[in-house]
Amino acid sequence: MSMLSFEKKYRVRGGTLVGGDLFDFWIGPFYVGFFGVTTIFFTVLGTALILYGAAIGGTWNIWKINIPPPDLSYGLGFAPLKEGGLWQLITVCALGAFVSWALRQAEIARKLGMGLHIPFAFGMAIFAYFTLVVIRPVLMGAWGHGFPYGIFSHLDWVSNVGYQYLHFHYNPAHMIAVTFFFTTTLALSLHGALVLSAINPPKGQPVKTAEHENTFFRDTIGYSIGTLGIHRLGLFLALSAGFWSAVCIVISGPFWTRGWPEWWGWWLNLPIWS
Ligand code: 07D
Ligand code: 07D
Ligand code: U10
Repeated sequence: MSMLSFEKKYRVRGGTLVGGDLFDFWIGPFYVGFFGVTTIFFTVLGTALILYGAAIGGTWNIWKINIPPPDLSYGLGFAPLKEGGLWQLITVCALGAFVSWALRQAEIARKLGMGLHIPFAFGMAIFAYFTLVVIRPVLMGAWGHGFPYGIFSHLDWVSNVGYQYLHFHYNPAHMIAVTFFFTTTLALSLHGALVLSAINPPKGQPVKTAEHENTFFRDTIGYSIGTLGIHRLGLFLALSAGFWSAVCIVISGPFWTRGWPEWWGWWLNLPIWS
């Protein structure tokens, strides 16, 4: 189906979560919807606040722009704009924009009668961000524990927080998250390679079928997860990576304050060794 004819078929009214027919239209390729409007609102406001923060921050070097959270001494209170208040407002705008985007995805999926897998998946990324800038700072009693908004400054934050726990690689949830990230890329590369090898043969050769794909893996490793199964696995692996990331950072501070290598003392302290 050509692009234009399928757009005519699928661009239908309804499926909105709020607002009924209001905003139930398209501009160019984009569906608008109530949550498109709230996305634009939070994005424009948040971007303007970032630009303001950059303007008073002393550098327009894109790598060095930095909008830091308030000092720890402000605890969980509001800070003046120039002392972290901007970061607080930008965080509200960021969460407003991300959640609006997820709800817009949900409306579009509903319109098409599709599952809600995509907004659910994006929700895991939002959850990881929410953990970094809200859940963990609240559990630790100060917004100052959030990460600063800047390309290099946020890297400094990750490194500094990592070394505060001596050796972050010893965080068991970080190990699980990293393993899920690596497994996700392995799965995607196997899947991309398998599909291309089957359905994009050299000119003149027949396209192969799902049976070829199954047989390749049964011949190689004795088992094929199947064409639907690999997508379930991919989604599971990627969501698990985000989930265990959120876990690894939320336990660092609120639930474990010493170096992560020390955590492994439970193994040496098992009664079986004495
Ligand atoms: C490819 C989809 C497109 C998205 C892109 C990102 C902005 C920011 C803002 C100038 C995969 C757009 C970027 C809108 C501009 C200002 C003020 C997604 C794709 C291209 N990080 N991080 C990056 C964010 C955190 C870490 C790059 C965001 C945590 C490390 C980019 C968030 C921790 C490294 C970026 C966030 C952390 C990076 C590439 C939010 C742990 C790198 C991102 C909202 C998760 C890499 C210089 C990418 C780099 C990198 C954005 C959070 C660690 C600037 C928006 C606090 C170790 N991060 N990051 O491709 O090169 O994502 O940094 O949570 O090495 Mg980061
Ligand atoms: C938070 C991004 C959310 C994004 C959203 C969307 C826009 C729109 C618009 C493009 C979670 C934003 C959208 C802005 C853009 C347009 C148009 C994703 C988020 C909502 N680590 N580590 C992780 C590894 C070390 C440390 C996670 C590896 C060191 C700390 C992951 C290594 C020390 C934290 C991970 C390694 C250290 C982490 C990140 C290797 C430093 C965290 C992924 C090989 C000395 C962070 C929740 C993630 C975390 C995190 C991997 C090394 C410290 C598992 C592979 C030893 C302090 N590390 N790490 O979370 O868990 O994505 O955050 O060495 O806070 Mg680590
Ligand atoms: C998959 C797949 C599959 C496919 C696929 C895909 C997964 C089965 C069938 C999809 C995969 C790809 C296409 C591959 C590439 C993708 C990636 C690598 C992921 C990362 C993606 C990007 C980096 C692109 C990011 C682009 C975005 C987010 C678009 C930005 C859009 C907007 C800003 C407009 C959003 C629209 C809204 C909110 C609705 C309202 C719209 C309007 C009112 C119109 C526009 C608004 C205005 C003019 C008002 C002013 C507002 C502004 C200017 C806001 C912006 C402000 C800024 C400062 C920027 O599995 O196979 O194949 O294809």
